[in-house]
Amino acid sequence: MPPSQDDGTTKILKIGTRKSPLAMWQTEWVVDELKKLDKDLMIEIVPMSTTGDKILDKPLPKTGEKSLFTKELEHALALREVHIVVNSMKDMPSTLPDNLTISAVAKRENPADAVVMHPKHRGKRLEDLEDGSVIGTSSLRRIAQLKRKFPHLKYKSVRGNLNTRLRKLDEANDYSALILAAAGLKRMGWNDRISYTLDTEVFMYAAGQGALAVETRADDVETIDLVSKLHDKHTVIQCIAERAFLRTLEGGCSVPTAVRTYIKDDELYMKAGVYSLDGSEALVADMQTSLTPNEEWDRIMTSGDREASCEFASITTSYHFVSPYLLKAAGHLGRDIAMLLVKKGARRVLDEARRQNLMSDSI
Ligand code: DPM
Repeated sequence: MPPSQDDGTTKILKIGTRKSPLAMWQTEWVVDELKKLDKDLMIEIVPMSTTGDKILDKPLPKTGEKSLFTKELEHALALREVHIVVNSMKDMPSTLPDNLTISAVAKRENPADAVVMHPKHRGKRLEDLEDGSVIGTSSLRRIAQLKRKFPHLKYKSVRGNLNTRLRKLDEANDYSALILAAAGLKRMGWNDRISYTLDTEVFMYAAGQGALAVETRADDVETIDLVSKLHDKHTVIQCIAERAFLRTLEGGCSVPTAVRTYIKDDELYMKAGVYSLDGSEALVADMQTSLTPNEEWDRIMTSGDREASCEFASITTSYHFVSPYLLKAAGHLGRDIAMLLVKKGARRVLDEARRQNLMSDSI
């Protein structure tokens, strides 16, 4: 039965989304999953344009705005024009506006970055490209890490949604290859454009890459109860650690930071790095934490609340799904690895990167 509102009319769940094909795909995926849970649920998709979609003439890290892809959507959410907003997790700022929270983190796709070669370089790898070949990406994180391994290549910004970027690669002779998230290509059905994926141990990914975030108002218990069923346990724990890392460093897309997390035998492993823009400096650290229940878990579990939020990550889960102990352990891991990097000099590296990024005309 569709839920009824107080006035007896049928409630329609409204979902805000960007209009790009990838964003629409992700939203439709969420709709399908919600319909699997309740086939009578009435859902309306509300497509919107965001600042990030409108600014196409400059690399995003230079626009100086943190929530480029989310601001307009979050505004609609806060104004109660929509109940839910769907975004790529990695486009979510590490700090959300008051009263908004991420209440579902869906199963992560392959988080790796992919190399998409120009068709004329089919079969080659980045090391095979001749000196001065141009790689298309506007990500400071990708550029910094790639420059360390491939100093012979040049890096140039490429903007627009995935379709536009691939067309720019194929039709112009500006770029020898693009670097794109494997997850976006896979979702769009363009797996065959992936020449190969970069080893995530060497080329770490952005916090939240490959995961989907469903954002709601923090006080909208009814919607939270509904969408939190889409949580993937491992993904949410990993994303909490990754976002806590980002939040502690106050990183956004204007500074190069990268992560890698995985869960094995009830341990959460995390590697994280911060880089200078030219990649000459890299501060990297490894840490792990146990996800095995202990006495502290029992103590937190008896507090009687229904939902748990991780303040470091702005992610909410129901107690039945992910224990607050796990939220805490993951949040602390991300925070601690960031603090360790700060001890090693991360603030200086990132402040310098931020300053250079604002000053330079090109990256
Ligand atoms: C953010 C970055 C990029 C996007 C920066 C980064 C890539 C920008 C570029 C925060 N958001 O990764 O270091 O290369 O010019 C974005 C993509 C996806 C979500 C596309 C991509 C799809 C994959 C996913 C853009 N946001 O990274 O190729 O859901 O993780």
